Amino acid sequence: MVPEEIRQKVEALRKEIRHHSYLYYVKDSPEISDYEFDHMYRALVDLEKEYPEVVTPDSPTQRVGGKASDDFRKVRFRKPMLSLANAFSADELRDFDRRVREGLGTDKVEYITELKIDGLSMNLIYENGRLVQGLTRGDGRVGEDVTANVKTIHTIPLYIENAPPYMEVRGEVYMPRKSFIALNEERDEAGIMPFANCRNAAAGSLRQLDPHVTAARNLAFFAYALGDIQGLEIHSQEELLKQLEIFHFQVNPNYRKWDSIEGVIGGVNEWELKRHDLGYDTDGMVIKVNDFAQQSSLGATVKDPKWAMAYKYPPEEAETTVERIIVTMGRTGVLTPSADLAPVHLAGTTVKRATLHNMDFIHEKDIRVGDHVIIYKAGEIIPEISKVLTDKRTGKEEIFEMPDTCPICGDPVQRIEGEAAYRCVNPECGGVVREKLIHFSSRDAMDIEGMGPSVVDSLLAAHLVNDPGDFYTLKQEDIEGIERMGEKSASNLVAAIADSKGRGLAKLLFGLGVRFLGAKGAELIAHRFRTLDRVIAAGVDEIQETEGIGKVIAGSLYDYLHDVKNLTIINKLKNAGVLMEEVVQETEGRAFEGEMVVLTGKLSSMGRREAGDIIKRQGGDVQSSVTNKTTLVVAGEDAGSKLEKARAKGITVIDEETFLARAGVPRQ
Ligand code: 1X8
Repeated sequence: MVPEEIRQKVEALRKEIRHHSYLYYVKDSPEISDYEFDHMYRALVDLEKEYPEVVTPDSPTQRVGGKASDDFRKVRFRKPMLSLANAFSADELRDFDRRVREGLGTDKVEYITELKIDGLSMNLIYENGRLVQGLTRGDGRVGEDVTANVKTIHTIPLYIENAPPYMEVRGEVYMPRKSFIALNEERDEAGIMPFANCRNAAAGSLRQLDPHVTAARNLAFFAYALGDIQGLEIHSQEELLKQLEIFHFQVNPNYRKWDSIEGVIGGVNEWELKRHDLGYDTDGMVIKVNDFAQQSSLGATVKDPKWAMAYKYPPEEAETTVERIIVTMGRTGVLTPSADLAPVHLAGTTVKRATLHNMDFIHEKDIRVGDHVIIYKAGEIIPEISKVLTDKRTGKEEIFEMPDTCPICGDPVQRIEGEAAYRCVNPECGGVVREKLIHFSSRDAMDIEGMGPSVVDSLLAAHLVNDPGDFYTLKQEDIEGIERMGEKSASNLVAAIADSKGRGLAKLLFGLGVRFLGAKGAELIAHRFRTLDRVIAAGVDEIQETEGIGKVIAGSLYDYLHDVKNLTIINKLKNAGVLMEEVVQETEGRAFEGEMVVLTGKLSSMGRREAGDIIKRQGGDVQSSVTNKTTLVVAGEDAGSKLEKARAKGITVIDEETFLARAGVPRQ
């Protein structure tokens, strides 16, 4: 039997976690630090571990790890998920408006316009406020059960307070552009086919057999419609959107109400250009009759509702020609082909180059030098070739082949089994060395201001650096006088290098350029292990237990940290004073800096694990038993042999009050 007190504590924690999770993910305005949140979350994990009977599928701890389905079971919808009729011009919208007014026999019609999100439609079923099933649209009549995967999406509530007994919420699962671009960069490095756009990336991420993979993909959800519902009456689209917000769904804020179709057309035109500045892809606008009674009276054809329309924006594309295919090197030695294009204007910039990713991509699209091609911008940023205009071929086009030898060091190029990527595996290849140094200094890594590709090239040419560890022993007189380096810029560079020492473990891990480990993955690892020594000491299984870290990343990181050459670089960095720990937020003190602490006895204000976390966050380390290294013992009630041992060794002992005061934690 679980004591009532525990049940209440679990419920209170869940409520609190739901609240802060909503503020963070949906409102984008957190009120507490990540550390405080982690704390709360871990307290719940601990309680659920101790009392497994209290675990429910809607607990915030159950977002990942639900059973991975081996097939996506087919489920019939109670109400079909209809598609929308398309409009491509203002006149088609005016025709729609005419049909609506004729159908209703009145000119009194209000319309709501909403952005059309380029993702995947989803039907979420809530029973008594609990998310029980997530279904993709499928063919509109029968969807696919992807519940375990949708649960990993933080903007989808697992539990809704004051919800009706049965409710289906519909909306769009999408991948933000930033996540899409980062994901494709990782895929290029790993030699996996990149996704063509945000929608394909979202679809691919939802159709994963392992929910851990979906969890690492940063998907999000905008709610905009209802399926079947019992026990709640809603009268208009406007009211629905407001109610969905009350239920803590993310509702796209760019909706608007109009009382004429000319207003709608104005709104549609306004977003044609503005939509490019959003953080996610939209391919049009949805126009709906606001009043639900009017919607019902208009009804639907077999395919689409008669009360709504999708206005589609023309895709941003341009035609150009491939002038040359060149090969560049990435930080792990991957050789990436790119197309040099005849310069062409596209969505606000002049495009001269498009990535071709890898040889599989080139073969699949059959891209040849001299081809006429159509290009677009994936995620609004990355120029990509969508297709070759084969009709325009003259026969003079040339098929591209990957060189057999590295264009930089001349060593043979290898294609790794099962991967699309070719790479130069010579660890001393000047190209790999250069890319690693550039990557280490880059913004998302150690952010060494002024250390761009050209400065790295100068340092390499002067034989001053070979690996990132060498940056930190550079002196001003070493770099003064090398190409483009005067006294002032040399002194600035040395200061920028010194300034980068304190970036912390996440940035450092990312900067080291471990294969498959992206910036996000590095953060997850740093967050969990806190110090590099602990990551090095961890087994591969332990690394893999980190949420969001799969087998491939864990294996790659483990191998990296057990390679003598890499450890030599790490030691160089350590000796130079580079911070090897997760950066502690400024709001937290360093009250236990350098302390080796043993917790013994019962604390009245918190569990021992919680106390341990506070110590670790403030620079200390926690041991399970008293040794010669122990510097401090925190003794709670009924402390036994550990306390005696500490006293015998003359180690400082403090009580709970003193501990809380030193940690700066107010007593409840
Ligand atoms: C599809 C979409 C709709 C909305 C936004 N994005 C979409 N992709 C919306 O109503 N806000 S409605 C819809 C559909 O009914 N097929």
